[in-house]
Amino acid sequence: MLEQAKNALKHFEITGAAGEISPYGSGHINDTFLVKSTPNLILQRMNQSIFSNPREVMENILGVTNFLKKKIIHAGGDALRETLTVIPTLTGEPLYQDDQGEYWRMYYKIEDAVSYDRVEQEQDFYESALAFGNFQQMLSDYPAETLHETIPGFHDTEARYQVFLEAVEEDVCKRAKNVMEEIAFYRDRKETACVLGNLQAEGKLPLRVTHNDTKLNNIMMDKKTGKGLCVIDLDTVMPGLAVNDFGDSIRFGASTGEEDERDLSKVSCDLHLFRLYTEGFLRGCNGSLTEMETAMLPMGAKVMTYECGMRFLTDYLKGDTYFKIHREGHNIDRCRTQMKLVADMEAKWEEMAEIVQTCSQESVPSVRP
Ligand code: ADP
Ligand code: GN1
Ligand code: MG
Repeated sequence: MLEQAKNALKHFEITGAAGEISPYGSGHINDTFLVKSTPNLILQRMNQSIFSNPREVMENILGVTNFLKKKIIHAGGDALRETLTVIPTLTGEPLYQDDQGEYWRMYYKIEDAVSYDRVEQEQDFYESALAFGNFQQMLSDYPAETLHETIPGFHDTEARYQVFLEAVEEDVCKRAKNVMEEIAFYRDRKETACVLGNLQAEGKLPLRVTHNDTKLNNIMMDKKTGKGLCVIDLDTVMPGLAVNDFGDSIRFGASTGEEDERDLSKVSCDLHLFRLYTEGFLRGCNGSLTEMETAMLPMGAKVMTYECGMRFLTDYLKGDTYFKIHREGHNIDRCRTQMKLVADMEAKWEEMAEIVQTCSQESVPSVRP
């Protein structure tokens, strides 16, 4: 793979000499490399089995980043740090296809910034919420109809439930017997898969341009200011639900344990972090959420956690073909943390609703100066 990456590198229009190249980051989907250069670069092999049309992914990313750059410049910001910059190939393309058919793309590395795999300082979580809310707000006038659906039905939880049932039925790896409790957990909560889709179908939740993968490690935090600097991993920017963007951040960042923690006694939904994120997200959205969206924020958290755990379980049943795994049973460990979180959210449901209500009253635009 490193050799392939070195070869791909030669096809991009870079200014400085390229030095050392090494695997980078902890994403579950693409293969990411850091290329030492001036400036430093991020080279990624796109996951083609997941993104079946990489050109459409790059069209979306170019559209969104160019749109954001204009707004950032207008606001007096630094367009090279506050959004991704796609570096073209020598032939002016946004991606390079190698002779094995693999697609590669390149960005400037966002410098003096860090992405976290867990909340280390609670203020960082608040700042990430502000930035993700603001990201959505900045894209509120983006022409949504020009965006390609890079993964059809990405957060169609009901459709994902059907795929899960098929995976149980087919049981290609004969693993279902190991995870009967987990399978029952998702079956018992089938109604959770339908709630948000139904509200959307009834016109009660609007489609917006959303990020759809708002994990804490998909945002670069400025090392000096501590602010959320740049939202990255734009592969799944598509029309979606605001509550899902909120919910995916809670799923990952408000957990007291890591996504793949094996000691489940360490895993719970931290309501203090939940409150902080809610405050930041509502502020970042700047009054743009409807009453229904605000009321459904806890549901977004539960549904995203339910969906993600079910996806990990489905992948385990199918033989670990989607998410990168680093040990045997990795996907099932991940699934179990998500189940623990869903159960914990169910136990804390009223408190979560109360927190959202209090935060939304505090951030009503009319009380702002
Ligand atoms: P994946 O889809 O596999 O999650 P990401 O695009 O999120 O891929 O990249 C993986 C990790 O690489 C990120 O979590 C981040 O730490 C790092 N990364 C990606 N792009 C950049 C960038 N432009 N500057 C700095 N770090 C980056
Ligand atoms: C993947 O790409 P990454 O690692 O940021 C996945 C998300 C999951 C997440 C679980 C395109 O995110 O949907 O919530 O793993 N991205 C894709 O950690 O499937
Ligand atoms: Mg990522």
